[in-house]
Amino acid sequence: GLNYPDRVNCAAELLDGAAPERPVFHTASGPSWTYGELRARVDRIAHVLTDGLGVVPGNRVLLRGPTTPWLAACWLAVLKAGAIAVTVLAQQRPHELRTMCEIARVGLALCDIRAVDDLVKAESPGLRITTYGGDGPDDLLNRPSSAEPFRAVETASDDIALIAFTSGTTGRPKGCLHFHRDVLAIADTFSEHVLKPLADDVFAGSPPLGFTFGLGGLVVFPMRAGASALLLEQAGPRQLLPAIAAHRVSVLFTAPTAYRTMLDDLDDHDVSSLRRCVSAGENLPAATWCAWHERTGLRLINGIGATELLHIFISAADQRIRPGTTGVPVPGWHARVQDASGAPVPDGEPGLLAVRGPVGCRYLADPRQQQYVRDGWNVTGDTYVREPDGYFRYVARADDMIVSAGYNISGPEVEEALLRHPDVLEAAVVGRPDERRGQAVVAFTVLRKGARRDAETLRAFLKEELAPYKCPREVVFLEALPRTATGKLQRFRLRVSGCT
Ligand code: 3SK
Repeated sequence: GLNYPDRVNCAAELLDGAAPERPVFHTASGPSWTYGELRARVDRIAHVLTDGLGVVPGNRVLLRGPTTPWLAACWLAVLKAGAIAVTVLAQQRPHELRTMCEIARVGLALCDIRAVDDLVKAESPGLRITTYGGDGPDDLLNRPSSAEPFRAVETASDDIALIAFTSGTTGRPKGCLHFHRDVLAIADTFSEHVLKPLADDVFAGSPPLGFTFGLGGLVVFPMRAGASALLLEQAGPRQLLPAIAAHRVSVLFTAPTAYRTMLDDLDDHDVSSLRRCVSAGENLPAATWCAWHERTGLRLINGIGATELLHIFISAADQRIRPGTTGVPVPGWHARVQDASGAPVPDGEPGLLAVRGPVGCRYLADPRQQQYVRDGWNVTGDTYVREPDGYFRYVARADDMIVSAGYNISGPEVEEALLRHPDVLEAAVVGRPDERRGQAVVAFTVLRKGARRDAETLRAFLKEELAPYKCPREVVFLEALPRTATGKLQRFRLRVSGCT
């Protein structure tokens, strides 16, 4: 089991994980930071927070900016000072920021000077904004500060360390509270047992630090292992490929769509430094797994995680990876499939995924807590099948099941079939209200560069792949699919308007 002392400050633990001269962060252009430099900068910021800005333990501090070492340093300083980091995404708009500040009762924001305009426009009552990366004397990094080491606040292991907002494909955002020990627990479960990182590993990936997928993969996991991370402000597939080669990236975190996009340009780049590739954020089709394996020899690590549970809780390592499944509960976690009343359903049958482990869901003052946590199990909203040998196979988000002419159809199953066609880069399949069938299956696709828009050919292809009742009545071509700021598909937007 995971036994943390009663008093633990996760930021201090992470900062003390390696010798001062070891590298911790790299960037696309500037010099790398060492653990010693990071510690000194974090301490400087922590002094400014407490002495200059009056932050006391328990205060909520919003952090906003592109993925940079300075954003990571601010996050560590807030936690080291015993305050609570409220992580948001750089893409979030003023009205969303205002809602989040209100829900989390944020008093202070540390904001990259380049991202400050929308935060100012949010006009959140009582919010003080301090920028970093600017020239002014009030800029966080230009304020007078002590050069002395900062003594970490001795937080309790179950003091709140961060509030992370669910990307939520719909509805008012929910703030999830996570403890200091939770931050360590995600490293000591998924990272320790599945990634098995080495001190010489270089981590990189596309998820931003405001998304716990990125916070874990780019800050918590590398630092817990005394390793380093490449922090990229632009981290789309086209930036990732050259960066992997230039920085000898060995551990990569991104989403299935990015793996598919990278396949197109793989021949022009050296990815021989990669030894672990993690795919999460949405379902990883077996076809994507196989194509990546064929071209790189690497076995993609699939995983399901949630902001509510901080990081990945079902996955598999090395030879235990089985394409087309998510894997097995990560050591320390338990998972089962149950029905709407909470009773377990037999293996091989679909039902609601329920998990429990070292991290739990705690929404900040939100009645939706009762739906998510039932009898001590976290019910994630995904439909899954547990195979008789204990592997968990994704079926759909529970609300993405399509019921057409009495048949239950999994949208993602039809998407997987579409993605097996070489012209298809992305697919989203939804049920649209239909008088005769209740719902009609409609497929939205984004084609690869240069492919011809030919709905009939795609429908003919699907007829060979799927039972006729699952085949879309209509195929619609789009330039891009609607996604949240964390990259999650917004199927509801397709259901409603049929466009992006
Ligand atoms: O929401 C997700 O998909 C996710 C995936 C991996 C790790 C963390 C999260 C929140």
